[in-house]
Formats: sequence, C-alpha cells, structure tokens
Amino acid sequence: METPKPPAQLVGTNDFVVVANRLPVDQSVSPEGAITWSPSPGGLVTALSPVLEKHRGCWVGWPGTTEQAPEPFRTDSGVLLHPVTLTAEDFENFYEGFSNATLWPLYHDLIVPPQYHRQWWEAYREVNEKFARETASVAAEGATVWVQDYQLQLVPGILRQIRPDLTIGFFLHIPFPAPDLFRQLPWREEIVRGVLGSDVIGFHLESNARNFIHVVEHVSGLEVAGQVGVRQAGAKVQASDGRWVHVGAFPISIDPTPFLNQQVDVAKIRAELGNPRVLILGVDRLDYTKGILQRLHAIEEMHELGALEPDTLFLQIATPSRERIDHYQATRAEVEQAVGRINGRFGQIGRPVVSYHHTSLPKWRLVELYSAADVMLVTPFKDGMNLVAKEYVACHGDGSGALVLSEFAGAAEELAQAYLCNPFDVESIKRQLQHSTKALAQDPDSARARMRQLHTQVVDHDVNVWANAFLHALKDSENM
Ligand code: GDG
Repeated sequence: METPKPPAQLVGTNDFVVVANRLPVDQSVSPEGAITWSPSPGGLVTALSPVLEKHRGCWVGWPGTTEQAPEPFRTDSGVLLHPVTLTAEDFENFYEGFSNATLWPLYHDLIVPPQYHRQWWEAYREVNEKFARETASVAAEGATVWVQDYQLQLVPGILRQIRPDLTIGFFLHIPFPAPDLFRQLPWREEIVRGVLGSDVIGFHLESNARNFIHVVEHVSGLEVAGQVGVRQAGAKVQASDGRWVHVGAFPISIDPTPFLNQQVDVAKIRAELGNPRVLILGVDRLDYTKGILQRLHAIEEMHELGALEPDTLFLQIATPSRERIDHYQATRAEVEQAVGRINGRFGQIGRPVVSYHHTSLPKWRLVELYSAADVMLVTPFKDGMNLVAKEYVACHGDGSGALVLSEFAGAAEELAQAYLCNPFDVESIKRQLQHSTKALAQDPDSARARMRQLHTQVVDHDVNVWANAFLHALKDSENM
C-alpha cells in the first residue's frame, strides 16, 4: 500500500529527528543581561550524536525556560536544535502536573499517590500536539523520528496521523508499571493509542515490555504475537488501524569514555574529605524514588550498632530536582532532618559522619568522587535503569570499590554481581553494606573479581550498543 504524501507545508528537511522533553542546551546570562545558548552534553546526546551528525539530524525539545526561547540553531557538529516553546502554564500543568505528579509516581509503583486532574491531562494533550506539530515541520519525507520518554507518549499517535510517511520509534526511560496499576489512569486508552502510533516501542527491561503487552492485550483488547526479547523487538501488537507495532527491551547504558582510566588522585580527594577510613557515596537527583532517606536510616542504625568503622564518611550528593512539587519538598525536608539528626548523634566537632550536599556538580567532580569511594550506595525503590550505578562501575576498571544496588533498579538485571539489596527492608541495606565493606577489608580478591565483572558488563554494553540495537529494530520494522 502506498503511504499517502504529507501536505507540502508539513515537510521539513531532516532525515533523522530526535524528540525529547528537554533540548540539550544551557542558557547563560552575561552580567549585561545578554542571553546566550550553548549545547549541553548529556548521556542521550552522546548516544545519539553519531547518528544525528551522520544525518545532520535535528533535535526537537523544550529549551528549559518559559521565557524567551532561542531561535533554532545548529551545533558545531551540524545538529539542528529546534526549540518548542512552553508557557508558564504549560510548565505547571503538563510538566510539573501530569508528567511529574501523575505519570511519574504511577509508573514508579505509587511510591507517592499519583494525582489525577482533568486540567493537567488537557495540558498534556495540548503540549504533546505542539511537540508533534513542530516535529512534523522539521522531518523530511520518509524521515526516521525517535520520540523519548513519558512526557511525550501521545506524540507518536498524533505524528502518525499528520505524517503517515514517517518511521516512528518510542523509548520509555522509566519503568512501565504492572497492568493493575496502569489501569488506574483515567486516560489509559489514550496513552496506549498514543504510544502505538510508533513502529517500534522500547523499554529498559523485558518485564516492562511484558507489562505493556499485557495492558494492550487485556485492557485494550488488541492482538499480540511473538516473544519479548532483549536488544530486539521480538514481540508485536496489532494497532486498531491494522499496523503491527514491534516491542522490545533495550537496556540503556552510558558512554564509559569519560569514566575510564582517569588519573584521579584518590589520596588527595580523600584527604580533602578528612581522610575517612571508609568512604560511602550516594549521587542522585533529590527524588522520592531514589530511597535516599532509607539509606540514611541504614547508616544511622549501623552507627547505633557500632557496625561501621568510627571514621566512616557517607557523602551524599543530592542534585536539585522538580523543586516546586510538594512531594519533592517533603522528601528534601525529611532527608535534611535525618542528616542533621545523624550528625548530631554520631558526628564529632569538625568531623560529620554524613556529608550532604544539595547541589549539582560538574561531571569531572563526579568522576573524582566515584573513583575515591569505597562503596557506592544506590537504593532506589524503583528506577527505570539507574546510570549512576553504571558510571561508578565504569570508574573502577582496576577492580577497586563495591556497589550496593537496589534490586528494584533496572540496572540490577545486568549488574547482578553487585551487592543487591531490598530498599524497603532497612536490614537488607545494612546487611549488604556490611558485606561489601567486609569483603573490601577481608576478601579483597573476591571483591575485585566482582567489580571487574561489573566493569566488563558496562563497558561491553555501552550506550552505543543501546542506540544501535534500537535503531536497527526501527530500520527492520520498515521492511516488514
Ligand atoms: C531517568 C530514569 C534512567 C546526577 N547528579 C549530577 C549529575 N547526575 C547525572 C548522573 C547520571 C544522571 O544524572 C542520572 O541518571 P539516572 O539514570 O541515575 O537517573 P534519572 O535522572 O532518574 O534518569 C533512570 C535514565 O532516565 C536513563 O534512561 O536510567 O532510571 O529515572 O548520568 O551522572 N550530573 C552532573 N552533576 C550532578 O550533580 N554533571
């Protein structure tokens, strides 16, 4: 069947288009008030740069301000950055509201109750339409479009209607919940239909993909076939217009290059931190999904029991995130209260046991801290993947260090050699902290062997493996 041609005014010139909530740009304001925009590096940009550059592709996204958006501009490597303008109201209702106070908690297994508001849903629909229209205006005839994440689940469906000539991929960076949880969503049918506008849908884990397939089969009553597999779109779903949509698991990863073989002066970094005998590190966006409070409880109880070396330092970097949303404010308050209490109880003057920083650090500084830490503590209640765990492992090619990792992080599937814990069970966090520190002190060979296996896994399955596997599946779908 011939694909109908799109109206001429809707056709752009870009053969490869990435659509994501955020455009990879940073704004800087000079002392005179002049605004300049520069590309900001990040995991997704790094992963997609080779394809974007090869095709002189385009990235459609929101520049991160509701004030003056930049004009579309090309980066030095030829990628066109195309801003989508959001008003302050869009930001409140679409981003803070439906995306982060409805979908985010629902998809992370109701760690806090999701809020369902019709007005937020309307804004979500309208902003998704805006993204779809902007994408349609930049995509060349027959182009490949890759839509990213939970904020844009309606974009594939809208785009398919206005541009049936496009090949459309969709990747969800957060978990897809169990069908009984997803069924709560008053707009579940619309979301499923939106995502099914794609040719290929990717999730991090097979379990996420199976949850989605179950919803499609039993809630939407559509036909499904094939088997879910990793790094291939082996399952398929027949959308209501008769198209087969392919579904698979594509675990995301990092670009390990900036973390490998860095000549970090670990002794100097540790000296700056007061030369703790054991250094435990946490690095997270300050989000209730990340289990920061639970890990503080574990540390506190271990101090109570005298189960930690007296000069153990727990260093927590908590990057500011979604600061206007109630549950984020409450989480911050709880975390900061716990830090104060623990230091009050167990710290000495000039020598805290918890060093907590509500700040964002440059990447090189994270590399220093990852390299210097004996134990990395990653305890989310639920996480699509968790790249921090992979970054830490990438810094420890020499086999040093240990990773304590929640079994509810997507990363736990690939990083099974980590000290896996259940963050809902403080005893489990304590036990694995103890195992890891004990192994480092008493059985360094086995600790090193575990870390080396983790390191090999991350380096062999980097973000290029992820992007290439997805894009191959998308290419294959064109020939089916
Ligand atoms: C979502 C999903 C999934 C953190 N603090 C600083 C900083 N970071 C960087 C880390 C890492 C990234 O942010 C965080 O990635 P995570 O994967 O750990 O978590 P989310 O932000 O929740 O990401 C998650 C991911 O999407 C990808 O699909 O893995 O499950 O929730 O790269 O290094 N970077 C800098 N300064 C900081 O202070 N420069």
